Amino acid sequence: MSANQHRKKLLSLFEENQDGVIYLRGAEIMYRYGTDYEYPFRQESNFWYLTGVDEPDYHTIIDLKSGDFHLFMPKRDAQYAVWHGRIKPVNEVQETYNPDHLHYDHELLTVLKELNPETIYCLNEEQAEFMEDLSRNFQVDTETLTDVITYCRSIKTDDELEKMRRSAEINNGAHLEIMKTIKPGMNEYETKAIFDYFQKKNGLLQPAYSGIHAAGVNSAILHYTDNNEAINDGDLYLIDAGYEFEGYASDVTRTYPVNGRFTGDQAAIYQVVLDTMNKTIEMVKPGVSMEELHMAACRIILHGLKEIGIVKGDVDVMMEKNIFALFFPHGLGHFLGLDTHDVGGYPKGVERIDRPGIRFLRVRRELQPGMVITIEPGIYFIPALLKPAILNAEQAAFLNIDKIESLYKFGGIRIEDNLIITENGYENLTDVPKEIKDIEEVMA
Ligand SMILES: [Mn+2]
Repeated sequence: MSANQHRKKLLSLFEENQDGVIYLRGAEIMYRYGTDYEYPFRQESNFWYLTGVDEPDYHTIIDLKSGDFHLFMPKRDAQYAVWHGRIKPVNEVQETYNPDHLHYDHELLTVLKELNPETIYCLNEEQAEFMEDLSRNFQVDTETLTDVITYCRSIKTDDELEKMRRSAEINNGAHLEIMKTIKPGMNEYETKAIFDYFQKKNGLLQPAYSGIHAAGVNSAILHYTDNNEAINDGDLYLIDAGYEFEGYASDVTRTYPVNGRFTGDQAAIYQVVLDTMNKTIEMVKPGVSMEELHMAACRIILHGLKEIGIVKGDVDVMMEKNIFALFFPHGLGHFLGLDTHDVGGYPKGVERIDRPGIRFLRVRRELQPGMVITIEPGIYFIPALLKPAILNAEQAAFLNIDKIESLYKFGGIRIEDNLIITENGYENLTDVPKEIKDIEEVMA
């Protein structure tokens, strides 16, 4: 049902009776480097969004003039049934996806010739080349469609929000499960296995991204994915992982002590991240821009780090000198949807901000109802960032060097929730303990 709504939304953004068609090619099965090893199938997000089809080797044409939805299914031979199982009959495909016209894929050129559009709108060069190989007689446009679909996908429909709530619900459970079962002496791959098992047991089969299961110093590696080291007593454990429900991602991070009790330093630094989190979430509402939230978070982090004796000096001056980026080097959050780093963060013409930290912010837009975002502040002790800063007199003046050097093996702390922007503010989808006392209680 929802794919039908998505097509309507897309069509409404094109001129009425426009002489053109939209063409999209769905995902194919992918293999590991020319071997028979098959990767789990994941439909291309735009194709899934517009067709609802979650199986390989389909194509679609949406006729802008009539609004008709043409679906092209693969013509499988008997050998396919031997190796891959039952071949879906035509009537079943028709009933499942309800296209206005159902064809086999080898009929693509015939149908295109019949429709004879002035322009074919394609997502990218690769799909445009496929069209051009089919026939040189069509004019292909690769600019418009990406912008239009991206615009549609960045504001979720009610059906999409329902899926995101369902996704969040199961993911919340998986995170709570780890918090309850982690123990010193486990390996990172064991907590990962528990997390994966919980998701799969609940019907979520597809990870939304390569999860981070990081103990000790690994928690300061922003995209750590080895997930294969020992989890030791006294370590922090940072888990940034999520699975998708019918394509819709959850992306949650929690950090807590492996043994269930925060040390003095762990509690102090954690509380700064948590305060940053809670205060920026309070600011979330329509009309606020992600970069405002990001810069507010940087300021709160500096105030907090100053209070606990890690940095020193005037916060305004430290803001000017980008001292926050030494501890918080990534963006505060991003869009979430069919992709974990969902589309639409940078509309055409909007450039990244060339400034430490915020350079990596994935969204530069004002928030609107129906958007879904993450809020994920962090504080990390990354020697690769801190050592050069200590040698740079201009930055070193703001750093309590002895304290910072004593924290080189501390790791990092990130907390991440998923929020729907509503008319008046937000709905927080993430419900996993994050206050210190709540975490310690769950882990006791
Ligand atoms: Mn994230």
